Amino acid sequence: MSDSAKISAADPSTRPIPVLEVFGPTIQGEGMSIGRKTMFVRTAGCDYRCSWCDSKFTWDGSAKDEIRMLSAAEIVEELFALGGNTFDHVTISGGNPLLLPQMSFLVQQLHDHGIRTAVETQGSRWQDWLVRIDEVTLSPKPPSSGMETDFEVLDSIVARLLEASGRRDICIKIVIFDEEDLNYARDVHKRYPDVPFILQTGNPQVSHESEDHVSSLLHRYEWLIDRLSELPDLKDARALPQLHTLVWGNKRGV
Ligand code: MET
Repeated sequence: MSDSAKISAADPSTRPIPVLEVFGPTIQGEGMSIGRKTMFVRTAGCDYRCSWCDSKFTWDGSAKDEIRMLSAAEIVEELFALGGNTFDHVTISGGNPLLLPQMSFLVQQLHDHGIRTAVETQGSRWQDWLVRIDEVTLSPKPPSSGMETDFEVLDSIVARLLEASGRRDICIKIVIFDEEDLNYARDVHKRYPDVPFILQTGNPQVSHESEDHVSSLLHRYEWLIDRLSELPDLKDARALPQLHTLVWGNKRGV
């Protein structure tokens, strides 16, 4: 092996990316860019196992045969094959895309094409490429998920994003199923009062759905609005439904 080949083999930016889905154009169904036209890249693998995860196939082994190891250039090619000249925004989700240092190369290539980038992550891992993302959603998981937040890690991620130079939007988004989740969310907002804050309706039916799925989600959203209205410590928060579940239910690839 030549020296340059050795160097490139050790260079994380050339490592292939485990991809489960590339789809769009569609809309971002949740968070600060809700309604925004975007393409999605969904990576495989997660350090969490949320009880109500709507993308369990990214970590439970059920879609392991669908995982494709793609270079950044191949992902970009696929995005343009699907979206042509109809998009200028790509959302990277998972799984937890922050497990992958080699995403830096994809982020760079997207920016070289004039594409705006967004990332969805629970905020449990850091990668340096995160500061180059235009819209960062940190989504720490409340008690109903069965996960525990490492606040030391989250503190350092928030601090690094706020201190980094350059323009980016960041928000914290917390899925709310019950009062315990709401208490967790209030503590998180108190901890990071300067970060735009979103409460999101929980979706209890992620594998199947009953006929009244939409009305049950809307009832949960109404409850969330009612509770938000009453809380003096959440004056500047937003309450949002997951728009895509209202339109498409739990369908994949939309
Ligand atoms: N793991 C990331 C998050 O928690 C993205 C997808 S969750 C289905 O936001």
